Amino acid sequence: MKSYAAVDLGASSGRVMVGRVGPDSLELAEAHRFVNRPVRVPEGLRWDVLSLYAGVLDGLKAAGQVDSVGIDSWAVDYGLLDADGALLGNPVHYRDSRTEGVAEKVWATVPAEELYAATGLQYAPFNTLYQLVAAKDQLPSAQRLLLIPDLLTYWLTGEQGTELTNASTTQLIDPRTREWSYDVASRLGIDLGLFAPLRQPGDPAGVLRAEVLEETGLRGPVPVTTVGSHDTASAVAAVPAAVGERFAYICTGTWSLAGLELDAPVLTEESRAANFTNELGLDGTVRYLRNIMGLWLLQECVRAWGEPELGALLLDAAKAPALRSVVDASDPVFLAPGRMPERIAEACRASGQPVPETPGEITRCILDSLALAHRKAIEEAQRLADRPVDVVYVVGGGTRNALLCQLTADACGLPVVAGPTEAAALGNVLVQARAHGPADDLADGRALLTRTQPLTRYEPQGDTAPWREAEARLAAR
Ligand code: ADP
Ligand code: LRH
Repeated sequence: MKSYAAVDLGASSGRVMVGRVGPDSLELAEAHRFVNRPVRVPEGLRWDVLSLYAGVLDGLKAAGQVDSVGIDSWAVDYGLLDADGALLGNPVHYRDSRTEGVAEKVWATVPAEELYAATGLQYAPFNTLYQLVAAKDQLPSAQRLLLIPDLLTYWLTGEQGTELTNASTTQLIDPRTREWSYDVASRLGIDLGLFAPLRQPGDPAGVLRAEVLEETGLRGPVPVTTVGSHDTASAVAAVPAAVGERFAYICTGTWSLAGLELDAPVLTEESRAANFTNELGLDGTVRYLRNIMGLWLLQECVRAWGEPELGALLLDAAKAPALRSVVDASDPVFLAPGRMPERIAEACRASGQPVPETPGEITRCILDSLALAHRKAIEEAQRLADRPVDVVYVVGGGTRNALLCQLTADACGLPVVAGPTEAAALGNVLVQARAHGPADDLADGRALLTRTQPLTRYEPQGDTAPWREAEARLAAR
């Protein structure tokens, strides 16, 4: 039996989980969880990265002696370091407004079609590429750029690298070669020398520094292992699908990431127009998916309502009329924080639908809208990749929301298998276990999850006609 600490930083909370892995067993326990609260300062929205690092250290202390540590987090964001390796300012949050209007400038140099053909990445204003163009004035003083999990790994070990799955979210990687896209970078004047050398999941990433050992009370040497450091890559690695199964997945948390696991990218113009992304997964896979605003919509409403209890809210939502009003849950208008109940009401009003009034009605509108967006993404992914599916796996925090899982099954007209909830941490643990134990492939890890993790099956109820009607309502806007 070996123990692995999985540090998993989501946009809403960070956690340090301990996975104990035996020949036919996998137990996951939470050592420490801490809130991830972005901070708005006069210059914009920032991550409180020192507080996150402190949470990681507290978590490692609570985890106790482990055989290895791995870190994953949300994508695209980064810290800049000076020549001495010191952090230059707080990392900017991907919901910050500095990238507004930047994409159009980039496309004047590299047209959007060419950018997609070269990188396979969806358009999102926060792709690292656009952030770097927005930050051009700050770059001259920077010697190094580390993506968030790579930055924390550097602080833990003193060693620098750029993990591949997360690097694929920068829009500077060619998904066919799985190497940097030198052509895109040079045309946009981005110095790829800012990035540390690429690392693959499974590669060693150093050992905990003496100071870290002292602070956490761990006995060295404790290796840090590169995992799929993009949280969505780790979560997809923990989708408990069987070999040969025709499946789609939805990683539900702050975001919903809905799509397919492929062995090659889809770089067609139709795919670009539908805004599907080709991010890199473990073992040569491609995560072909769409970003949907996810439970962020609900998180922001709950914040606006003064943090009422989620259970009661979901009970009210279950009683509220179904599909009365829906919004486009893929629409970037919902990206920025603030005024979420009002913005949802405005979207309903603008599309000529009844305006949900109570928290229960607004919550129902959000969950119906998410299920509808899940349906659309999974339908379009199947068509664009020519890969029909028979089942949808739902992983992440949203698996705790039974109403959302059932609505997703109903909307898709497909069975949903929900679980594991802590998929990113489990994918993180599986990669560490493989690096430090027998070399299993992705399928063996998934089979272990099926045998050891609680999963809930939701059968689709009713036919999909009301969902198609709601879809048409939105399309007619
Ligand atoms: P992230 O990793 O992006 O921070 P998570 O995967 O932790 O997100 O998911 C967080 C979401 O899970 C919350 O926004 C909330 O909607 C949902 N969630 C958490 N606990 C519960 C619960 N007890 N019941 C229903 N939903 C829950
Ligand atoms: C989910 C996630 C997602 C990215 C977004 C920025 O946590 O990593 O895959 O698109 O954050």
